[in-house]
Parts: sequence; C-alpha cells; structure tokens
Amino acid sequence: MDNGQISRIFRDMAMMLEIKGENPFRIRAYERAAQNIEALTADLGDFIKNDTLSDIPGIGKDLADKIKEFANTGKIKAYGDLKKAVPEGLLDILSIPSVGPKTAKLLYEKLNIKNVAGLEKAINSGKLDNIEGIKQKTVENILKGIQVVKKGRERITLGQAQLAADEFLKVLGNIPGVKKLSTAGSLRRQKETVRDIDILAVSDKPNKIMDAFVKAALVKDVLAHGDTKSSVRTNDDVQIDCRVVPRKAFGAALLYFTGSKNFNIKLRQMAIKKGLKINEYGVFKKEKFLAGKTEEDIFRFLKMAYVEPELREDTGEVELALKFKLPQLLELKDIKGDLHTHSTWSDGNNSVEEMALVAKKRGYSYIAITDHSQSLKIAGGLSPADLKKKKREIDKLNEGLKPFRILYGTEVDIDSDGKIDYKDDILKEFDIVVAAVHTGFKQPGPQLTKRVVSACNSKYVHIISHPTGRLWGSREAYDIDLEEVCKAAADTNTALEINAFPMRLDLNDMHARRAKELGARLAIGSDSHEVSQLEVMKFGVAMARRGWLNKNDVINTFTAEALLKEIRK
Ligand code: DGT
Ligand code: CA
Repeated sequence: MDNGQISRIFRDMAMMLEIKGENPFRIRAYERAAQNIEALTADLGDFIKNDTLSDIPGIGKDLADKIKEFANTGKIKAYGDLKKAVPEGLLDILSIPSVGPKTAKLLYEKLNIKNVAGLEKAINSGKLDNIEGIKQKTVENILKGIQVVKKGRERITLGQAQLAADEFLKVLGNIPGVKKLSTAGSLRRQKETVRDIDILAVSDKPNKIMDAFVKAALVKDVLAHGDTKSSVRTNDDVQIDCRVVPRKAFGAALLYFTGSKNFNIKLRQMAIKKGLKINEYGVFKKEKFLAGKTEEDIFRFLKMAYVEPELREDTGEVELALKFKLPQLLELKDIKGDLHTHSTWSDGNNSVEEMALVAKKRGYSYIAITDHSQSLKIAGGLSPADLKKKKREIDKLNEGLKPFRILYGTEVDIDSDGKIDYKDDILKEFDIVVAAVHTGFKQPGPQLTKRVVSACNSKYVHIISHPTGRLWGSREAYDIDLEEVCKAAADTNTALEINAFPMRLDLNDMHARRAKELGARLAIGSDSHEVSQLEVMKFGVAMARRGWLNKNDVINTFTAEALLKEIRK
C-alpha cells in the first residue's frame, strides 16, 4: 500500500472540508493524520495486517476504517462525495497564501476559475478588478502569493531534496562495481532550497549504474539515459542528474559540480594567477595533470585550506582559506540537546516520555519540551492548570532518566500587541521559554518588529522562535526588521532560533551569519511534533554552518547546566 496516496487523500479532504466551512477541529484531524502517515517508516499495509492502525497517533476508528476501505476497494467513499461537492482544482488555488476557502469558492462560482494558471491569467487581464467581495488589495496579495507558490515549485526544500537523494544513494550504493558515490551541487552545499539534485559516481561498470539509476522506484520520467550521464524526474517532480566520472578525476568533478558557480569562478581565477588551469578533469600545468583524485588533494595543491561545501559561495571563504584562517564550523555531534519540541500536551504526536527516550537515544543530554501556550487553541495550547500537571510529569520522568534531563518549556505566543501569553509568575517556572509570533502576520513591519523586540525585553523569554515566519512555498517572511531584532536579542541575552524544520529554516544561513555579527546568540530547534522529526536537527546545523557559526555561537552545544546559567537574564 502507498502511504503517500493515503496521506494525500487525507490532506485533500482537509482542504475540501475547509472550503465547505466545516469544523476546524475535524479539518485539523485530517491534516494531522496525513502528517503522521507521511512520517511513518513502515507500510500502512503492515498496520492493517497486524491490526495496529490505531497505534498511529491521530488515527481513530473513523480514519482507520477509511484506510481499510481504501485497502479493500481502492476508494474512499467520503472522499468521492467531497470531490463531487468541491471542484478539485480549487485545492490548488487554496495553496496560495491570502486565498481562503471563501475566496476560492467565489472565484470559482463567479469566474469559473479552476486552477492557479487560470487565476493568474484572470488577474492579469483585469477580470478580478470589479468583483464584489474581493478588494483590490486582496488581488495584489493574491498575485504576490502566486509568485510564492510558483517559487516553491521551482525549488524544493533541503529536507525534500535530501530525502530523495538518500533514496537514490541507497539504490546506487548496492550496485556492484561502484567505487565512489556523492551528492554534489546545492544539495551538497546544503542550501535551504534546491532546484535539482546532482549525483556523482565512480564505477568500473558505468552502464550498470545508469541502468539502475533510471529504473529506481522513485523515477517517474527518464529525461536522458546515456553511457555516463542520465537525468530523471521523480514522482515528486524533482529532477536528478547522475554522472559517472573517471576515478582519477573524481575530486575535480566533485569540486566542479558542487559549485557554487561563483566559488568555481573565484577558484579558477586564483589558479590562473598561479599559472594553473582547473576544471572538472583536474588541476593542470600546461597539459600536465597535477591533481584531481580527491578534493583534499586539489586544495592542498592550491596551497589553501579545505573549504567545507557549505561555505563555497564566494562570500570571503576563498580569501580566508588561502590564509588557513577558516572558522571551525559547528558539527551535528556538537549539539547536546533540542530546544524546541512538542508533545501530546499540545499538538505533538508523542508523549513527553517518548520524545525524551528518542532524544536520549540520539545521544542528546537534554530535550526541551516546548508546548504551545493557552491562546493557541487550535494547536492545543496549555492552560495554567495543564502546566502544573505537565511539570509534575516531567519531574517524575526526570527522576528515572538521570543524567539525561527533560527541560520544562513552552513555546509561548507573542500576541498582536507584543504581550506574552503567560504571566511572569508562570513564565518564571519554566526552564526554557521560546517565544513566537503565530498571529497577525500582516501587521506593518514596525509593529511586528516592536512585538518581537518587546518579547526580547521580557526577563523570562530565552529564545525567539522562527523569527521571520517564512514557510517555503506557502508564506513569505513577514515584514520584520531583522537588524533591529538581532540588536535587541544581543542586548538582552535572548537567543534567536534557527528553526530546523525544512519548510522553515528560519533563521536561514544569511540571517544567522548577520545575527552573529550583531552579537546575538543562536539556538537550533527541530520544532518536532513527532519523534521521527528530531532528525531534522541536521538541517538546522547545516544553516548554522552555512552561516559560518562555530560551536560557541549556538547555545545548545552547552551542557544543560551551562545552558541554564548562560540564558538567565
Ligand atoms: P541549484 O540546482 O539551482 O539548486 O544549484 P546548483 O549549485 O546545484 O546548480 P546546478 O545544478 O546548475 O549546477 C551544479 C554545479 O555545477 C554548480 O554549483 C557549479 C557547476 N556549474 C554549473 N554551471 C556552471 C558554469 O557555468 N560555470 C561554472 N564555473 N560552474 C558551473
Ligand atoms: Ca543542482
């Protein structure tokens, strides 16, 4: 059974229910189920066989029945009924920020607009200008939203790219004759988004690799199938190029195809000054091959330090490498704990204990469980009474988990006036307070900035979470003055988060680098809502590395004791 198919159906059902204006909790139930199924590592068919569907968080009897119905009949009747009631194309339109269910319905009924392309055309030809119920400002926002969605389709998130690439690396790694295998391009540089995935290999039998590559399970279309280079498109519409290169040039090819283009150009110019030529086949003096087998060989030959892929953007790294003065970048193994996670106390899928045990297994020495605060009802925000119970649960669990530690935390809402969603006497009880904007994204910049700065000024706020609010492919960053926020964070000893969740990566690389320059400290949080998501920490670390951060810039490299001391205001 295809888990992806079921999760897509549930997601579509959530959206159709939304267009129909159904109960938000019911909509949320479908969304959660879709999310949880996506996160599964086992096939849904196995759950049916073992009669364990109800073990999946968020799957009650009703949804379990629907999954079984699909397994037995290939259909879900309720889905079919909804599709009759709600035109399918409207779902696409609903993915545009600033188009709500009401507008989508209106556009369809009045103008017969069925998809995003149709909507863009209608706007550009002025058809939306005089429609009752749609303001001119909304039309402008929709057009901007269409661009965000289009951009989101052109480039996938680092998380999606890494997942697809890992799948292919696994397949290719098992082919006899493969000697070397690596990703290249923006994925190897761990850019926050990736246009296409590049894979390089060395093999005694290139044909075998090419055949296996184009036949991999994820492949939808084969775009090219050559002796040493092939291109495919995956089921998720991601393009992947795979090249087989000669062994003695693997390092040179890896360097070249990792890029970035600007880094390559800089390196080539530098080589020319030394009387050398560098390309994807090696380093040459006149026609004589000098180096190329490994990247390390090449950097050594050029008399410069090895430049980590994440730094290869020509933003000063070449100059420093020549002086052997590159920073010692943060590594995943330096991370001692996760500072932003959710449990079943709010909208997470796993209990505090389950989250803690997996964190411990990952080698962490602590995890902060930062559930939502009272105002965020849709995400199960905790009342003061709930907090007391949660605190007792954590204290008890901590007894048994020593020396591992669960930090009692919250992701507290910063309301539209900049007020924090709990009173100080509650806030001061927490080990970790992460504060975040979840509402009023469209406020004017100065107002948003003021809200976040005022949160920094709270004695009990330790971290500002996802400071720009950007959600790749669905929401642009809000209009906040990040310079001001960084300065306030630095002045008040408030850390700024690098939210590691692939759709967020917020702060991103450039922001993190700037935050450090302005004296702020960073905290990396996975924002996990389920144990398997703790894994995304690596993408946060990638942003930190791309932002030139070292171990001391990131507070969750400290021991729990040092951390709690350092964050105190
Ligand atoms: P992407 O795919 O847009 O996310 O970014 P990249 O960096 O993966 O770009 P891609 O796939 O077009 O090319 C992979 C690498 O190949 C790129 O990082 C550097 C190298 N490369 C591509 N075109 C050129 C070029 O015209 N000049 C030089 N020097 N290098 C290039
Ligand atoms: Ca690429």
